[in-house]
Amino acid sequence: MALLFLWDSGRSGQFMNASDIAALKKQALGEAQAAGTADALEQVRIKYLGRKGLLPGIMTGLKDADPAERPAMGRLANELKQELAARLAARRGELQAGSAGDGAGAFDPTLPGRWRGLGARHPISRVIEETIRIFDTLGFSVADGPDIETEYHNFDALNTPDDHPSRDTQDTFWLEAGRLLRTQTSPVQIRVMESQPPPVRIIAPGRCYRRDTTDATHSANFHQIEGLYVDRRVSLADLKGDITYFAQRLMGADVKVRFRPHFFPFTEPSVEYDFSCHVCGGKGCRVCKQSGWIEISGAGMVNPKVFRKVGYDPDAVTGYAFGMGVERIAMIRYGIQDIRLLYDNDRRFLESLSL
Ligand code: 2NL
Repeated sequence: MALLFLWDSGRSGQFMNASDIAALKKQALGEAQAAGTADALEQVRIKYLGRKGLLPGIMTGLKDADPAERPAMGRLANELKQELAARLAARRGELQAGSAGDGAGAFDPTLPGRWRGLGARHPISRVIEETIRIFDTLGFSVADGPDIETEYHNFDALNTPDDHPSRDTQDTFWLEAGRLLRTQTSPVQIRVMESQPPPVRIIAPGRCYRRDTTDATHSANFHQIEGLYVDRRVSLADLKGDITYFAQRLMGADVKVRFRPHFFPFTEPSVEYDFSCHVCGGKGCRVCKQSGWIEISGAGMVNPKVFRKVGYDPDAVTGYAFGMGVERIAMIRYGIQDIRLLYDNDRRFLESLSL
């Protein structure tokens, strides 16, 4: 069979020999080098190397060539194939490099995509979301409020004395016109009580601000979750039961909770509460400093003076309130040694934390 039909117009009607293949190679390499776009380059590839291209045709036609010339022609055809493939690849690289950044030509839709990973939920978000879910089962809803607060909502309404050290400019970020960055999320609960009659059952997660110098366990910007339950005959027993239920849902069914007497101006009586150490089970280890207990935060029965400030009748209702630091719980839960890791947003760190 003749190769005529494969040849460029003008050459048709002739049989092919070794010098024809050499000429064809020169032409193919020239066309590859001249291609100005990825599309044009692909057309050259299809023309010569494609399934119905010139080269496969030559290969098929070899069997009809002069037996004396056949080996040399086969070698030349193979050279053509290899050199053209190499030139196409090189030219593709040049075109990509040359047009990188300027749009169209740089984009090769045939390349596989670059996997960027799914990322990971931040441990602070995880603790907040899980706490919301646990208290939801106890009938609590979520309340929100402004980060920029009045001195009244952040301090006065909470029965914090005028000369209390937490009001000091050393401890609070004061803004213009007597405003401040809230130092706890309690003002959210004050606002809720001001705006609706009892009963109230809410938790308030959110950002808080204190003039702390950053170290492994302090950050000027941190997160807190406070809870408030107001109704007829709410007691300290309700507080103890609900905090214990929360601790066991969050940290494990065998966690114990210990309550110690304390003082806060906004609650009376007040307690601090500890969880038994989830690492050693209470036996004593490095994490709990051999005590078997890990200090979590404070709570108590809402001070009647706070109820009067928001217009609730302390003879008709009682309530409990608690607060906790989200960073502290996340660090305990995930074994994080330095609070600053929570703010670096290094994905290697975030993805290393298991459930
Ligand atoms: C802590 C833990 C606490 C409250 C927050 C609160 C809120 C209202 C009324 C009464 Cl509206 N109390 N919140 C109570 C006890 C502890 O946070 O260690 N704070 C210094």
